[in-house]
Amino acid sequence: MKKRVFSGIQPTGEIHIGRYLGAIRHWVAMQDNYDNIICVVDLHAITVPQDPRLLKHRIKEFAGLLLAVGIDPARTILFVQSHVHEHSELAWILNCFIPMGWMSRMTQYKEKAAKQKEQVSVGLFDYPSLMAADILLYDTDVVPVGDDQKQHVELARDAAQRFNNIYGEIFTLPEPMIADVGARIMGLDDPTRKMSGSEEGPNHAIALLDGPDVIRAKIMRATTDSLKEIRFDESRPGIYNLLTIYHAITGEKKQAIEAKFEGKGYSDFKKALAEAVVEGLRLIQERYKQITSEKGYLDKVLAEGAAKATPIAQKTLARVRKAVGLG
Ligand code: AQP
Repeated sequence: MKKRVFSGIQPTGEIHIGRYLGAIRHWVAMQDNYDNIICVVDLHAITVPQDPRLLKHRIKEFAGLLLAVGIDPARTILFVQSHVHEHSELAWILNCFIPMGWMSRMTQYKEKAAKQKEQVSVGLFDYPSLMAADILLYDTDVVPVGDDQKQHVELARDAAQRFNNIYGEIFTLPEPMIADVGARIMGLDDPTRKMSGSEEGPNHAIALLDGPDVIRAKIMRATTDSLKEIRFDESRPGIYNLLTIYHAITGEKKQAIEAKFEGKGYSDFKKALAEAVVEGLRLIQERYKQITSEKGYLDKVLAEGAAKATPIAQKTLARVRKAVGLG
């Protein structure tokens, strides 16, 4: 029996290279050795205000990009979260078991709530409970995520354990899996902040669909420091982040990269990085065009995905409902 992997992506902002290098490319690589489920988590997206038309567009765009990077519907169940109603029902049940104190400690909530002040929704606070439901519905063993989502996966595990302690072995306990390289890609304009889909700055992130000239311009403008040496030195976040992107996208070893750019300036390095990113994204962009030009293909893949996900989710939810004494 292969281990089950579940992961999700929120269809907000663009799919940037942080999401790609930190998480998505690992989902592609894991398809051979794991039983994979990937979800476009649209219910998570509405925890902050969304333009309905843009959200609808993004859901399709994200699904198309996941296929373009190499998610294979023959080996991975790919679906949209709101197409499988069991996610919301289990999230509600978990709400009744997860202590407020656990949720209040979530750093992502604190950061996002600080930006929104009184406008912050109950849904944003509850985001980790819905994420726990996503994971636990599928008897997930492993959740490959970027560094920023580790705390949420740990909460899902704690919630499962608490529930199991009361009702017996209902849930499989999931483990987060964090990549060695690219687990936290930082913003190009501010390398002390995580590259994020909801940041607005024009030079903050590189989107998977950015054209070559846009990529070159963003990288050439990326914040560095006034030093010269091109080394993996964490105390210099700007150049460290750019080197990490180079390392992740080319697969070259750190030492080899440092040797290659010894004696060269930041401008030479940035030009080489820009070309590596342009080349790394070229195929993805070509495939994306192909996938979206095939009328009805994406809808078909997502409908088949939901049809495969639903019975798995129903089985778990039935177990939970019975344990709790519902209905
Ligand atoms: N900067 C990043 N570096 C490495 N990994 C990252 N991930 C996101 N940003 C980075 C990982 O990508 C997966 C999908 O992310 P998500 O869509 O679920 O949401 P997120 O983590 O909230 O991403 P954003 O870009 O920060 O979106 P906003 O700002 O809109 O919430 C996850 O595994 C994530 O860890």
